Amino acid sequence: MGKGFMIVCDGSNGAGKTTVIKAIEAHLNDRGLQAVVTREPGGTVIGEKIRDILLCPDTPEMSDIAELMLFGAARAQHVKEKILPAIQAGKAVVSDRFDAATLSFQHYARGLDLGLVRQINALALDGFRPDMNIILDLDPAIGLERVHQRGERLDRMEAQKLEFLQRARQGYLEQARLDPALFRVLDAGRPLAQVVADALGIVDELIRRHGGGPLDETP
Ligand code: T5A
Repeated sequence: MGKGFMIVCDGSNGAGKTTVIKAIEAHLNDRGLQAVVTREPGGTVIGEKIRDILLCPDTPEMSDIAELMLFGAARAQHVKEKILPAIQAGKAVVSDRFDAATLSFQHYARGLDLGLVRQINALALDGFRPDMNIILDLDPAIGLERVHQRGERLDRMEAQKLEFLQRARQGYLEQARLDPALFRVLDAGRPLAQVVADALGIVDELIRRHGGGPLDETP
């Protein structure tokens, strides 16, 4: 059994990550790969409890450092308990958000020191890196409108000022510019079918790179 790999779907709020991840999961299964779909914050019992604390809209008083450390704590548990064992077992992990989100939201948007945010990420990752970040890029105003249409109350992060979410968006674009091998940016303002088709193309590329699944047999 080969070593597994990890794809992260990340980006602007309401950009369509959940929807695209469902299509990626089905595609991986069609290719004969076992997919483990997970999310951040969350993905484990402990991580989901931390998610509730982080996203609760009734506690706007949370300090920036408490927020950073809680995202880090959820990730540390996620990597150790779920991601590394799945990768060791040859599975394809697909995560709704991961470490790039902490850089975008806690550094670029919140303004926390870059070195500090990197340090918390490094502690949580313990040397691990995902194989690919698919960034769904969308004006957050449009993303929030999509969330409104679902009739849901905004969570603590979505309730931040629009400028905050705009800075987070720019943070993803900047990370992608600095590391084009690890990031692909998709325009999520297009019809969903086009976004999904592009995302699946990136997944196929990754499968080939990892020499896994029936795609091995294609010339
Ligand atoms: N966060 C997270 C940090 O600050 N630091 C961190 O380290 C981490 C890990 C997590 C929040 O925490 C922050 C970032 C976030 O603010 P979340 O649940 O991951 O919360 O984030 P959201 O982006 O708010 O999640 P959503 O579920 O609201 O958005 P999705 O998953 O991107 O969007 P989705 O698929 O649910 O789609 C939204 C709606 O749009 C429609 C869908 O049908 C759906 O109704 N849609 C489209 N409509 C038109 N055209 C398209 N192309 C469409 N794609 C989807």
